[in-house]
Amino acid sequence: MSEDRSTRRIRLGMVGGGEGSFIGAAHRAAARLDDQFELVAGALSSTPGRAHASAAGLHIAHDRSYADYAEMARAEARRSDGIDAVAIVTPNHLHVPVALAFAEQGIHVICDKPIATSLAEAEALAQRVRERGLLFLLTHTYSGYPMVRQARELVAQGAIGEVRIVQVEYVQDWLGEPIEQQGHKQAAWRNDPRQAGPAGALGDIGTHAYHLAGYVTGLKLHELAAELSTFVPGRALDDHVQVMLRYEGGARGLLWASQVASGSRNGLRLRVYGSTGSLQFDQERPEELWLTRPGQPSQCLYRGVPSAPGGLAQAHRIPAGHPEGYLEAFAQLYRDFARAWRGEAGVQLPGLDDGLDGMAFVEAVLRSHREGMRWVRPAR
Ligand code: SOE
Repeated sequence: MSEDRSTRRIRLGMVGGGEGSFIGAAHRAAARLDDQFELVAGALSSTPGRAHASAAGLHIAHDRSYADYAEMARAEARRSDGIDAVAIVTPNHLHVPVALAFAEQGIHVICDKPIATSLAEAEALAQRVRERGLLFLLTHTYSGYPMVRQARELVAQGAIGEVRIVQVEYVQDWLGEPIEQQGHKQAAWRNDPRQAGPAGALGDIGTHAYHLAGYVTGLKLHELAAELSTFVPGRALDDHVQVMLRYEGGARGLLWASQVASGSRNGLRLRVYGSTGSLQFDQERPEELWLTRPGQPSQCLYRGVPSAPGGLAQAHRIPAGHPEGYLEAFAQLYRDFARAWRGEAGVQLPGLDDGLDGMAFVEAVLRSHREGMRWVRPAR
């Protein structure tokens, strides 16, 4: 690392995420929150007019608004003030091609999940990124919550004993109607196998649930048995997922993910039961982590309360009682990326291995479903 990276913000580019994109706006807010990044270039849409209009709305200079991501990668690499990292917020089928285009130019990658549409293409990407020695952040947002990190620390410390049972769910209801057939852009690509890949809810939110369970417990999956369902007529991909999990070491788990669970918003919940206690986390109440030991009253651990066990329940930005939420969790991932980019050792990012594990999970679920819910071992 030649330059002194402590003296400036990280120059960020973005591919996808143009006007109307929820996740693009979330990434931009997360990148801005801690003053570590400046958004200076974009290929914000595959439609040139929309790309340039979106860039103008974000005050990106016209000569750094691109209609083509490959040209953006080449042009930015040629600039002395070119981008240091690119955020990829496109539909799934473009994650790998776009990441490869920028990795070839030596540009670090921040990519929305899932990493790819197949394990094979994810493996090819991982090899190239590693060969180039680049940073890769896979934005599994929910591992950015302080109380999720607190839960991970408590399990690692043995605070609930040996983990026996893992219950994880991610339930929404926004796809309860066939809105993809009524022109809803965000729903349309998520239900188009050419853009989403072979997994619908499974890839979109099932991978979040799977990552959260593994991140907190540290458990490795041994095998699974799964069923995919599609409740909305005419829909091309799954909108409901049910998976039985057997972990190495004997722990058992259940994962369900649904985008047709009427009345649900972003119901990501994790319950971990150990031999001497249990932990419960609800993403819609992210300031709290419930710790219960047999025969004792449940304790609610709050973010930012020093008395909470371990150090990770500390306020990351604002004092306890001023709620932090989804955007702060997202921002934590960007801030961790910035720490790694500035050369801090030991920074843990959800990255390539998490992406490969996620794709192995997706393909094992697809296979188990195809083969009548047979127990299937993931490829890794
Ligand atoms: C839609 O299901 C969605 O935006 C997902 O694509 C995100 O990954 C999740 O964090 C919120 O819901």
